[in-house]
Amino acid sequence: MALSDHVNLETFMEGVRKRNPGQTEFIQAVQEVAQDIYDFISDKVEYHEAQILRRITEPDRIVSFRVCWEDDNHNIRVQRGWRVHNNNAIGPYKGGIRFHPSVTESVLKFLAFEQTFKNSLTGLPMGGAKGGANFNPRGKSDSEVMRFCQSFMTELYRHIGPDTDVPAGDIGVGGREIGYMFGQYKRITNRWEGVLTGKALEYGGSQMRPEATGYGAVYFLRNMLEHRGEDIEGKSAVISGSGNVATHAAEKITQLGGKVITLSDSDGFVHDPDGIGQEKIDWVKHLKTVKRGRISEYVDEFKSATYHEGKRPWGVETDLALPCATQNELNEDEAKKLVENGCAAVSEGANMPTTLEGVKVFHEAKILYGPGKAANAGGVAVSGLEMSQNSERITWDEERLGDMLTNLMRGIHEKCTRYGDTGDGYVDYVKGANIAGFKKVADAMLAFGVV
Ligand code: NDP
Ligand code: 2IT
Repeated sequence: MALSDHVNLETFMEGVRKRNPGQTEFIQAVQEVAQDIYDFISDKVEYHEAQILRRITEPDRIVSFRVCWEDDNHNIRVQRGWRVHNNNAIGPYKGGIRFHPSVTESVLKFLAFEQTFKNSLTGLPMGGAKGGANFNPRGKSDSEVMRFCQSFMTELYRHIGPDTDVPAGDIGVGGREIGYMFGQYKRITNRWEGVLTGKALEYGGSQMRPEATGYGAVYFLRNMLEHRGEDIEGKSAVISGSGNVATHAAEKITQLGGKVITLSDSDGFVHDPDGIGQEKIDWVKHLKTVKRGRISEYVDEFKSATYHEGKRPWGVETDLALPCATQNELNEDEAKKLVENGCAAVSEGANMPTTLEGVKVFHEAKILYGPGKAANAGGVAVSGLEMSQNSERITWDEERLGDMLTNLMRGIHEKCTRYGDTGDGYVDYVKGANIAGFKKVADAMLAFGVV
């Protein structure tokens, strides 16, 4: 087949839109990848003939199921759960579980798609998946969360396994939820095996896993800055979110001599010009994981700060920005504001936090921009190392895992620069990540023939 017989990008995207009606997040994620891949494969006929891009954008399977549970007032509640198996060409399916009222099939499909490229970039043998439910953990008691997690796992356990699919945490799923789900899996199957990552240290968890995503996003930021002969020391940083990724990103920025000035949640953000140092970060971690409170409470405790209800932090003047909350939380206008205010680098702890239009602004301004699939890959990378430790029935120490994380992030940065160099010294990290992530998966798929 001649190259001219293959559909062009616009026709390809038209097909994606037609096959996935209303799935805006999924279409957005595909659009961002397809642009770069089309350029890369323009002279590589084998990828066209094997329809690799078409196949990668069609999940291997999606399981959707009912999750019934009883609340503390004995009302029966019904949620919808999913697991999206996007691609297992290079390893068992791997990716987090999200519990949030905004979870839809489209959101999980976009996350599983992104995860496929991210996991490939780590260099570890992991395929791409994502799961979750439209369950809102906010305001729920521990027993309610436990009953929900048990009910969720009572269906999910059929679709996962240490060599099949290994879920982990994401928004709304942290140590507590992983504990409840692991306990239920073990109870149903009578098997102790590394079926989930993000476990506590007492039952097979890995050192550095809680820190890995946030620390990794800061290492990626440091790698980007170093590539330009700069560093983090003395720079201000605006961070969104106040969960696992945001608090650990804040911690690492602080350790490297930067000054974090904002954190947020879905209700608003706090601005602390004095800096959110380690003591304050510890207070926020306790607020979020033990008290399960709101970030607005920060200003009652720390008088130097102001709270901005219903607002996002991107208007605050800063050198560095780290979106660490959720998808599409940074739009075109906010990107312009950051650039206008002199922001030099953006590193994404969250998945697809910047809209396509926002990304364009960063690229046009030629500021450093590390997309989530590269910058936040440290979390899943250490999950991969947790899997290795579980298989070997061994535990590695913190120092070794810390070094491995630093090296993994450096390796991802190198891959991005290899494929993302635009020729004039500027690195398009989106392009670099997309191509490097795609190539490994695509070559594996070619080897399998038509499956
Ligand atoms: P957490 O549940 O620990 O924290 C999520 C944070 O984001 C909270 O502050 C939450 O605020 C805020 N948030 C959630 N939804 C929204 C929303 N719709 N609008 C505004 N703020 C929101 O999750 P994580 O820290 O684990 O995850 C944060 C991001 O990082 C996600 O995009 C996730 O996919 C990504 N990620 C996580 C990894 C991990 O290892 N945990 C790995 C790689 C990426 P509120 O309390 O109000 O909901
Ligand atoms: O988005 C992600 O990479 C995660 N939520 C972590 C996935 C994992 O399997 O550790």
